[in-house]
Amino acid sequence: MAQQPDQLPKAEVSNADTSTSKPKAPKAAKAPIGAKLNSEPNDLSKPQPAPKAAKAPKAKKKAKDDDDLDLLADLEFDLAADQLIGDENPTQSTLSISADPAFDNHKAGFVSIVGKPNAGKSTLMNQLIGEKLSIITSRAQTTRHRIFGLLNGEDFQIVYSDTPGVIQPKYELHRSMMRFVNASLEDADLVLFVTDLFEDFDETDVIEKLKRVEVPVFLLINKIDLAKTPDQVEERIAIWKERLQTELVVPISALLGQGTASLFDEIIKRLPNHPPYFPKEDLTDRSERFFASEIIREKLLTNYRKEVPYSCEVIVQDFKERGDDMLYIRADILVERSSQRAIIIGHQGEALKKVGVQARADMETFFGKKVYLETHVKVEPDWRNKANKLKYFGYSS
Ligand SMILES: Nc1nc2c(ncn2[C@@H]2O[C@H](COP(=O)(O)OP(=O)(O)OP(=O)(O)O)[C@@H](O)[C@H]2O)c(=O)[nH]1
Ligand SMILES: [Mg+2]
Repeated sequence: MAQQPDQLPKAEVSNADTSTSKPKAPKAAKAPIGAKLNSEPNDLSKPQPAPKAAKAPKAKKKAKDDDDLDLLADLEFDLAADQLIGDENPTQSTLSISADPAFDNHKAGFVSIVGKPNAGKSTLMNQLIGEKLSIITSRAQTTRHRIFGLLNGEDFQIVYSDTPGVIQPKYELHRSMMRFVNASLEDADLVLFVTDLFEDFDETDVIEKLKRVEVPVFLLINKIDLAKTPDQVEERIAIWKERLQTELVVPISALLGQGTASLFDEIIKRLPNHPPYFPKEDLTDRSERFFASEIIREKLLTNYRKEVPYSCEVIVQDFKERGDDMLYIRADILVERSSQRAIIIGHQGEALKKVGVQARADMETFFGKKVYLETHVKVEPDWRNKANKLKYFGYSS
């Protein structure tokens, strides 16, 4: 990692650039997110493909002069194109690209967002792409997958990866989650390491991972809107600069969009010239079904206490159009024990009904359609430790 403590101006800390901070990407009129998603069949009913737009070999980073760079850029370009054309898995949209000089001035790259649980990674990705794509709760370990969020402009495409918070794995599920984090670091052109003002500096495991990363890392100190005084932020920045050498230290509020406009500028500067990895109209690699299941999982996390929501998985079994403006969604909520099933359902089904009402309301906003939602709670003993189940649920990386 290059040492270039190029911290943003102090004014950035206290002067919010609030929600006008949306990046310069030209935005189409706001449509429901669901309208822009891949509607391919259930990506949870079969193993998830590895991200097929994965990048070409790291050889490019060893290029020494412009000639080398040109040569390697061509090589990288060909390999990427091969990978895309050779993609046999239809669950993900791909892009056929040919050597087009129109892309000479086009930037594209993978930006991985990593950190401890609850630091605000998903909030940040949603803020950077300007859509609520990833689910957010105040509970740790909300995100379980690597989720691409794309920000497209005329001459750039940023492929953000929201990732699960780094933890010491207790279950096979956790090991899969950590593989998603590792994979996102291997692919990255740039890493955003998100910490917050209140972390106890217990990010040793994240720092260990970052030591193996060869690309620039930005350290983002999140939740500055909660600072009692500007000094609190300044002190934090000073401690981190002692602790870890990163290319930039940026204080932000992912929630309010403070600091994110400048962050976008710094990200763009670091991206290589490259054609887009995905079609420009894409917003994510994930399907409608994935987001339907995530919305239900968000409601489980916010409605149930302790371990119960962590032992849940949501599988969308049916996702059908009914007429022009209605979706029929049938989902299974899997739990590990029958006692948890009883808790999820609640007295006379009241608890599950509440989850259904909340999830349906969010789905209607997300998909821009009326939703008929049916949920069933099933027991799947010890699914968090069963490799075959995890694979079926989409946790193979
Ligand atoms: N005040 C404040 N709260 C924030 C900010 N960013 C995130 N949060 C809150 O912090 C909590 C966690 O946010 P997430 O975005 O889900 O955190 P995460 O890092 O994705 O968490 P995991 O998915 O569990 O790893 C939520 O309650 C957010 O609303 C911020 O800038 N300011
Ligand atoms: Mg998250």
